[in-house]
Amino acid sequence: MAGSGDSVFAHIVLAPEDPILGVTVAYNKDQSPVKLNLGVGAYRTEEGKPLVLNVVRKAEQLLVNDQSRVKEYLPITGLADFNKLSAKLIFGDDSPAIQENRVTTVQSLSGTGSLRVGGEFLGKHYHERTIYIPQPTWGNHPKIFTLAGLSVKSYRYYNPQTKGLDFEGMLEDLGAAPSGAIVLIHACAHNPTGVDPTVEQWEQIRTLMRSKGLLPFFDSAYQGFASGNLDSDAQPIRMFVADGGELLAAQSYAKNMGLYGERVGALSIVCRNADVASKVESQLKLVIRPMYSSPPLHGASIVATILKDRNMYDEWKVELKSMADRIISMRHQLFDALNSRGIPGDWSHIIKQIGMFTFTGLNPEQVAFMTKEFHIYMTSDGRISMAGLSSSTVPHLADAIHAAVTRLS
Ligand code: KET
Repeated sequence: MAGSGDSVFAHIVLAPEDPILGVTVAYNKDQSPVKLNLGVGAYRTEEGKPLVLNVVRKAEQLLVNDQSRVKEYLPITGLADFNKLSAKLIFGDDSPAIQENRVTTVQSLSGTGSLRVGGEFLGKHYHERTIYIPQPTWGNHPKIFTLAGLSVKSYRYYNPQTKGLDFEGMLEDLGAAPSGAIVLIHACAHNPTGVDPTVEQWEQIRTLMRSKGLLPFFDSAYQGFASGNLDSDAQPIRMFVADGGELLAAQSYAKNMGLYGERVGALSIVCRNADVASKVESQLKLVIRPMYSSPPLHGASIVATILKDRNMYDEWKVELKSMADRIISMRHQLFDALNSRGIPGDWSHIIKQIGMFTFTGLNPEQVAFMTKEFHIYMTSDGRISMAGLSSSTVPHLADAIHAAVTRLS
């Protein structure tokens, strides 16, 4: 009889909300007209609205109008065109690794799915089960890799005193890692800190990692968002490909093409030679098939349509650059607004950090205060999504930071 007796699930405890996505849940419940969501990394226009790129609308129109298109399953590895074009986007048009057929690329469920498939593959087939992730890092990384069967350790990355890179600490920790360990690297626009190594520092990191046989696993969720230029943002990865060594790279089209909910991404594994690459691909299929069988068609078709047409590709680059530029302009506006209020402390990290986020240095108590008193929502580590800010909301945020810093320091 319905409703009588104990549930077989009665022992289950209520899980906490996700530290990032839960911020949006709380924001949605807030009735205040001045509420502001700077939690999740999702681009908003100057009007505070989500943005569908014009070039994406165009591609979708082409797809809808094409009567020859069907809804058959994709292969386990996804849309072949999409995979080829994605590899070129990240490794470069003229990448020798692609020409030598030693890259295998599979379409996956955005960045998260690509990291998970890569993690599962490594857990099953790679001799060293330890993965080093930066401290701090995107909150989902430790969970993804732990569930994939890897043992997660961290390397120093950020120095809270300088609000910049802890380069010495990073080299020391990577230098002390067991030979062969996997190292998760944010390809650009490190989340949450907005702090990236310079090209010279990348070169030192590369030399150290290769000398110890550490395996790089790049997470590329922001290609084009850091500098506004797709090639510059991919440079660290290309340096590691150019030395002939092996690596993994997870790509997401959530941010740079605004395809968040379409869940479009790719995992590439660069191998020593074509023979290894084809065997690796055969094993990736065995990871994917029991997990979700094959990836979704629509988002990958949008990406492939754009990447294979010169004009649409150029149009995308212009739209991407304008998103990146708007974020940079928000940094300057916020920095100026804080200065004009005479807020104590050095806030220059706001204009020095890059990508979608600013790691403000605000503590959890100050964040809670800003949410309670100003209806401003952000993750408790003090990260704000600059992409969620606009000229009209900068003053409100600056007032809130002013109040938080002067009352709760
Ligand atoms: N890697 C990094 C570094 C990252 O910031 C995100 C998303 C992802 C991967 C995964 O994105 P996907 O949508 O699976 O392609 N970060 C933002 C959204 C989230 O937490 O899901 C964020 O940090 O706000």
